[in-house]
Amino acid sequence: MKELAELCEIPVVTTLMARGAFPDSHPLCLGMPGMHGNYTAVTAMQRSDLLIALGSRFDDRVTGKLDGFAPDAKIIHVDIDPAELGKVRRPDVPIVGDCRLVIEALVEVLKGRGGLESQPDRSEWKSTLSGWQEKYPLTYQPAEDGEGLKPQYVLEELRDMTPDDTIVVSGVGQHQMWTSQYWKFDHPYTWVNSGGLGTMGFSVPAAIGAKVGRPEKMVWAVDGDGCFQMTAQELVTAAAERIPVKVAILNNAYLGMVRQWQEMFYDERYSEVYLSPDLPDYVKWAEAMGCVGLRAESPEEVAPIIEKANGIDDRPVVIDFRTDAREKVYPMVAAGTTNDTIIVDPSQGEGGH
Ligand SMILES: Cc1ncc(C[n+]2csc(CCOP(=O)(O)OP(=O)(O)O)c2C)c(N)n1
Ligand SMILES: [Mg+2]
Repeated sequence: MKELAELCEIPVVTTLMARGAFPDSHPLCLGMPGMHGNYTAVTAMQRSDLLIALGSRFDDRVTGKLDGFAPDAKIIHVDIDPAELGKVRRPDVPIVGDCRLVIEALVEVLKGRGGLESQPDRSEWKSTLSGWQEKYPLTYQPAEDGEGLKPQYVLEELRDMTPDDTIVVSGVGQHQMWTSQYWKFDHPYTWVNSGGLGTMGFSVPAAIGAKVGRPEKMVWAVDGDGCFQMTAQELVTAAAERIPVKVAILNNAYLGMVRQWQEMFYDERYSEVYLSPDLPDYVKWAEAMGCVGLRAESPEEVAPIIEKANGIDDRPVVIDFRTDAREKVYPMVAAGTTNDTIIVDPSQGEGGH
């Protein structure tokens, strides 16, 4: 895929399910598109004249309102399952096959036609993209005194303090979106998340499975407080079997993703979303399950506590990060709207673009 992208200088987006399939550090990588994708990835797809979809399924969380999705784009859709082709968007060129083999064949053909030399000049498109990247990077406001931790800050620290090939697993909710946004994935199969069914409670058991499968790798689960409460008991198994997974709970005391929708689209009529920062006591609960339990409440505590957790290798570790409940995931394409109306972080301007 890297060869194909480089051969024609094609910018690449990786969907939530495909994070890591193409390195985030590559200059052609634009990151994640979709409801909580970054501005450039979303808008590049939206304004594109050709989309080459490799094994992706035009999920509604990526397309937004379907009849307004990428209106000028021709579609080459490659999938091993013929039922996927035309299921959502009619492809101009449907190709049934194993992506790896199809990509290899495409590379062969393009090389035969002279590769990059034979491609039209894309410098204008490239400068449009870098202009968007500069204007609308992922951003958040750092915490002021006493505000609690910003979840994005916790993730940046965790990302920077763990090995490059760490396997990251997440639950479902705001923490999942922030993890996908803020992590830098440079290796395939290092991101494990429930992006199909979106099952809360996924991360703890999935992290245990990942660690058993790849014992030589560091495995971090980034979990929500709500999600953690669903399957945390599996850590008893991890402790008993000495499977040293690490869990970072972004404890915002809420079912944060639902709270965000109630705040933005239901006039702040909060219903059934408040949990509690202290109940259960995650440190005591972790200890009762045979894990090490740690807690961080202020930015200064974050790095030392991650360092401590990284050093524990004989049992699971759980960190209770007390995060700011008011934080929302941006950008956002509201359900039922088109990708043209992406809502960026309030610091980057009012309303949609
Ligand atoms: C089993 C299950 N129940 C309900 C939902 C709907 N849902 C999606 S995200 C979410 C809230 C998750 O809360 P939390 O784990 O605290 O994560 P946060 O959004 O606060 O980061 C809910 C209820 C779901 N995806 N799965
Ligand atoms: Mg939560």
